[in-house]
Amino acid sequence: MFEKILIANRGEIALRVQRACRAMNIKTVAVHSEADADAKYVKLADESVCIGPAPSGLSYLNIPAIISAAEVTDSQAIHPGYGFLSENADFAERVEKSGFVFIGPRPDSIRTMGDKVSAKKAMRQAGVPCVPGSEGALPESIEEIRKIVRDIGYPVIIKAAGGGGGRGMRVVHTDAALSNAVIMTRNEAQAAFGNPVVYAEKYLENPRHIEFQLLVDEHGNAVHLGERDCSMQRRHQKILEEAPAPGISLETRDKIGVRCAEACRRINYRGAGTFEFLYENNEFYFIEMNTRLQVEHPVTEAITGIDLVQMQIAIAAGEKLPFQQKDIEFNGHAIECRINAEDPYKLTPSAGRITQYHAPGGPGVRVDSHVYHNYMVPPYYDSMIGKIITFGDTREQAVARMRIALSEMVVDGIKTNIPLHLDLLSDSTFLSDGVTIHFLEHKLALHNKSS
Ligand code: MV4
Repeated sequence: MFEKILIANRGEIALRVQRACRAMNIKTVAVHSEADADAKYVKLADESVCIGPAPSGLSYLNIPAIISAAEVTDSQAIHPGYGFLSENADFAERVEKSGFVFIGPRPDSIRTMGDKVSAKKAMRQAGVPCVPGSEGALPESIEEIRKIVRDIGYPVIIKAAGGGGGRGMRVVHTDAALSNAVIMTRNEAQAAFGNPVVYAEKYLENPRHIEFQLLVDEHGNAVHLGERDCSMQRRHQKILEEAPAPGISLETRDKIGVRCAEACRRINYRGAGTFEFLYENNEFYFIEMNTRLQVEHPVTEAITGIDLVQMQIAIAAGEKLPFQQKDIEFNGHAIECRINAEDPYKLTPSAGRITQYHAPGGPGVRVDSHVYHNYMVPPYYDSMIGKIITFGDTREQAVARMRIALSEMVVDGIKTNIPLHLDLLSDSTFLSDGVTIHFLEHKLALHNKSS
């Protein structure tokens, strides 16, 4: 096992990875920007290195500075967390070429999944159900594109191969709008990702977003840890996630999960990974694979009892998974609320000093946060200041515990989205069933119109 790991991230996830390291008796190195010099995870780490000024381009995305920090501290492995460099294949490659272990998938897996056309091709070949659409990239000729799109049937969505996470896509409803949409999406894709390749899919009008968690070791063992419902989002920012997804049977979960595990074996995947699906009319359609640990991983930990970060580290050290699929049990229900420093309804960021902070607690309540009384929320980074995760025997109990937890929580001096969460937790549509990806946008529009 590793003796020392460098954590190339900040905030709550830096603390989360540290906690896994401490549980495994591994020393930790924190890297931080000048803006994060006083951060809790910097003080709690065994060592720390300042890697640059506040803007993340100069610090948390500064590959040479991070590699140097690993060298001077004699670290053996690097955990990238989520965001920042976590899905950067060139970074993973540089880490390994410099003699360190990248705690994540092989660089070529990251690259394949980063290209959404090659990701979909790999998954279709592996028997994972995909959204109907073009066989790979759209051709040059608009006549040929029109034929392909008419076969799919309107509405279609044109997506950039280099995009993902909601960047670079356009919905098209008619032949008349097609040519323009393809040209615009191509141009934007070239500018944003340096790759003009686009593809087409049937546009699903009102799906849910359900994703599957996978763990794969270097010895060909792959297990799925069930699904999460992440439909509660706005502008591709999730705010509340839960596991299991309401209304998905154990049989359906296992059927899709086993396909994902089989696909991982076929592409020689390694580490933790997430298969994103759209779910509509009782069918699953693969859209993308994420090759990182996700923000919402704690809900899966809660219902399976498996520590995903410790597993990532053990896999990176070459260990075998300590369980098989038949050993995985799903128990109870978990919900995560992301606490953001922002206006609860306008969703504009709200940086500044936290003048009072009280975290909730009690049975079935987990708090993953790096903030504390008098902490200064810097304006440079993501607005998420922590996550509350509640667990219960049933969805109702997890919801009830979340309501109590959020009502106990005090974060003064800045605005947070706690009032929005409390509102969602008493919404009859949310309470009765899973919501679709458009639910929150509609709810916010209604709220902002009436106030
Ligand atoms: C779609 C779709 C409807 N039909 N693909 C957005 C993020 C990216 N991961 C894929 N996205 C979508 N792809 C087809 N064929 C609707 C979305 C989408 C969405 C997906 C998941 C979560 C939130 C979303 C919000 C708007 C659109």
